[in-house]
Formats: sequence, structure tokens, C-alpha cells
Amino acid sequence: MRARPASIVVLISGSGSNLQAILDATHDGVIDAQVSAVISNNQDAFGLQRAHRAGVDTHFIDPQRYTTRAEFDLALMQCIDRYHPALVVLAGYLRILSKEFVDHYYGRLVNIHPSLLPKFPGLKTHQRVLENGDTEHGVTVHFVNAELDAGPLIAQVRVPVHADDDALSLAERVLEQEHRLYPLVIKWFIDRRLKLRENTVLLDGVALRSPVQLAPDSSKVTINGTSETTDRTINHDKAE
Ligand code: NHR
Ligand code: GAR
Repeated sequence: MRARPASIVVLISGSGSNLQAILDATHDGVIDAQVSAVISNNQDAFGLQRAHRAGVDTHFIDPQRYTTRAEFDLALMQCIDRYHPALVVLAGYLRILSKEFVDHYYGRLVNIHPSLLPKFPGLKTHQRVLENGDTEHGVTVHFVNAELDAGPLIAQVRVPVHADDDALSLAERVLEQEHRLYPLVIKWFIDRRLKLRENTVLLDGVALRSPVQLAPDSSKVTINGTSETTDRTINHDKAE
């Protein structure tokens, strides 16, 4: 038991639909924590309105006011640390973070990336998947390190690519899965089932040899190649 609910700080740059899924899961008691602040590098991010509506503190930190990335990231860290977060969540945050920032939060900083990492790090993933002729695409949640989209992988959902897909239809199919996967992984972390030790991801004390796979259409999860019915992982008891 914690004296107070654990604190989560979410960084966004845009629409904030993943933020919304996280806010919903904290309000429903699925995630036993509160989002204590939402911070954006973009004043017009719709996610700031979502946070405001949910009664969560919001901050806009203006990159233009800082001459270097290091200074901007320092201001960001100072803003975040006032909230003593157990976890810092990147949810559509579009600025690369300095090594200083990443080291400061190592092991409690996660990102959701719209591809099956290590395939397609970086931006415009949906378009690149189509151009590459892939028949499968998906989403990955990972711990963040100083290398872009190359931190230790936690979990994925795979989705099919359809012959008539464009980047938008594909993005929608992936986003729907992001909204399932991210709250689940955050719940694991807050429940202290998910940890980073050295560079190894542990779930319930078991080292992951490959990212956990969540089925796109059921609550089945596959851990190190073994599938489980997910009483333990998904049909979690909701907090009263
Ligand atoms: N920072 C570090 N150190 N490591 C990661 O893995 C990070 C990160 C910061 C953000 C999210 C990431 C993604 O999921 C993320 C992961 C921004 C860019 C980028 O090129 C790339 C990947 C991600 C986020 N940003 C440009 C920049 O110069 C700006 C692009 C823009 O503003 O449109 O920061 O994909
Ligand atoms: C999501 O698809 C997320 O995976 C992606 O941006 C979208 C944000 O949507 N993130 C990146 O591409 C990070 N570079 P949201 O603002 O509605 O959550």
C-alpha cells in the first residue's frame, strides 16, 4: 500500500488520444495511480484540453524560449520533478530527449511507438510500412534510452496491413491497439510487476526474451513464446 496514489506525468505534443486512454484507466481504477501533470512542447496540443477537462495540471514549455536542447530538457525535468512521478509517459511526444534527461528517468520512462520495433524507428512509420510492402504492422511500448526508439522493448500488438490501406486507415487500426496496450503496460508498471534491471525487462520477475505480445482481438498475451489466458494480466480486479 502506498500512502498516496502513485503519480504519473505524461508528455504530449498532439491530439492526446493515448493520454485519454490513460486518464480513463486511472479514473476507472484500472490503473492505481493518478495523472498528476500533462506537459506539452506545443501550445495547441489538443491533449492539453483533455487534461484540463480531467482536472489535471497542464504545462506548456515553449522550446523557442531555450537556445539549446539541454536547457529545454532541464526546464522540462524541473517541471516534471515537482510531481515526484513513479513513471514518466511519452504519449505522442515528438521531441528527441537529451541523454541527461533519459538518464535521469531511466527505468521509469516509457514510450509508445507506432511500429513493430526494431522495425521503423523514427517518424512517418505508417507511410514507410506501406512503401515497404509489409503485410504486418503494429505498435510497441518500450523503455526509453538515449538511442531513438531503441530502448528495451516491453510489449507489442500486431495488426494486419490491408491491400487497400492508406497511411490514415493503417494509423487508425494501430491507434485502436495503442489505446489497449498502453494502459495495460502502465498498469503492470504501477503494480510493480514490470521493471527494468540493467538492460533487461522483467515481468513478474521473469526476464523477457522478446516483447510481450497482446492479441489484437482478445485479452490473450504471449510471454516468451508461451500464451496465457490473462486472468492475471488483464482481467485485473478494479480498485474499489
Ligand atoms: N528521446 C530519446 N532519447 N529516446 C527515444 O527513444 C525517444 C525520445 C524522444 C521521443 C518518441 C519517438 C517516437 O516514438 C521519442 C522517443 C520524435 C522524433 C523526432 O525525430 C523521433 C522519434 C520520436 C519522437 N523529432 C524531431 C526532433 O528533432 C522533431 C520532429 C517534429 O517536431 O515534427 O526532435 O517516434
Ligand atoms: C500515436 O500513434 C503515437 O504512437 C505516435 O503518435 C501518435 C500520437 O497520438 N507517436 C509517435 O509517432 C512518436 N514519435 P495521440 O496524440 O492521439 O496519442
